[in-house]
Amino acid sequence: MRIEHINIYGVVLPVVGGPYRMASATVNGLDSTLVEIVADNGLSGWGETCPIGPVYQPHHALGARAALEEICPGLVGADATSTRTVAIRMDSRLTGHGYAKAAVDIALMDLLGRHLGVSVGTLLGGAVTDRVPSYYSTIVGQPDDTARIAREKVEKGYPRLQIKVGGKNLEQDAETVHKVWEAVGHRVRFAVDGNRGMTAAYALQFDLLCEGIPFVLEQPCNTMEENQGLKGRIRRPLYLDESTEDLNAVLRAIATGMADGFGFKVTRLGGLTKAAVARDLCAIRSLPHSCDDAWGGDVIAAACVHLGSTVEPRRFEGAWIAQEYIEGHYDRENPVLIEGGHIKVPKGPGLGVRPDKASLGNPIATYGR
Ligand code: 0XW
Ligand code: MG
Repeated sequence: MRIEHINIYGVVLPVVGGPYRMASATVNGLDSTLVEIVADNGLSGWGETCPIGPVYQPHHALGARAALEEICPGLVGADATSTRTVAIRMDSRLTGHGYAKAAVDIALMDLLGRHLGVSVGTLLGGAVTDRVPSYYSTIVGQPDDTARIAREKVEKGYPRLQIKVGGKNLEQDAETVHKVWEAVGHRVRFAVDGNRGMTAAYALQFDLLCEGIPFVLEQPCNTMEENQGLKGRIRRPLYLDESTEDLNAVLRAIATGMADGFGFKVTRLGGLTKAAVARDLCAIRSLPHSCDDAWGGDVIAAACVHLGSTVEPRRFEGAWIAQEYIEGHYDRENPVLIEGGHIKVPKGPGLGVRPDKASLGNPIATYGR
């Protein structure tokens, strides 16, 4: 089975219910890129990459498309059953840009699963569950509003929350955490995500003001070094998210013991093949992690859920998908949905979702025949 041609689609995904606010960025709408790889036997597979705006990470929608323009012409004729061969070809045409290469890797996994009649979860080593936990991520907002939303989401069945704080107003951030704790208490596990917005001094004071509340602090500061400097000085687990820019960064964070867990993003790590390596490295050191992506529709959501289904449950921090913030689905027959704070693993071969091509419009680029 060889790659015959590749179609690229651009899809605008408005953020339902107003902007999504984090310490590092505010977004009103996202521009997603879908990759369809068509093989010479007529089968096809889908991938997706959707950076959450241009400043959350060193990724952006047009960057992904430009990278795919460099990469894709060289993939025509490649062995579609080998993500390794294709990864080598991609690296020979463009250095870095793992978040664009990720969409190709995911599409190949989907294609291979369809070819073999097995799910992507099976290709990733085998699912241990058919329903994965998700978590609800609040936006940076007023303490009372955040506490109310937290209570509602726990009542809906979310087993975990991620509370965003702004990193600009210490008292307000601490008040948000205290109000959420009063509202939900031990009924749920929670992380507080600084999204790189805090200085080390701010993080230390924040930690003091929240003493006694058992949350995980996620990516408080910008660099790996600043976060590492908090280790042993704050009295709670420290997770990294944005700092794990690639597998090498994950390896470094694990080897130095600086992270107690991770928020992983499949596209940031370079696709499912590489995200599975990060998963396995975490297993060696008993580290918890999530399986998320920055944003995107059913295709990336299915990829995150399949990967999440293969993680040892006691260390799995959930699969975050953007569904609650998006209207509509690429696949209306088999949408990826959060129900009771959990997500059913899509059934069928490959990713188990198929975008309705009619709703995508014409491809913005085609490589190959
Ligand atoms: C909650 N997320 C997974 C969605 C947005 O991309 C931000 C992100 C995070 O944890 O930072
Ligand atoms: Mg995060």
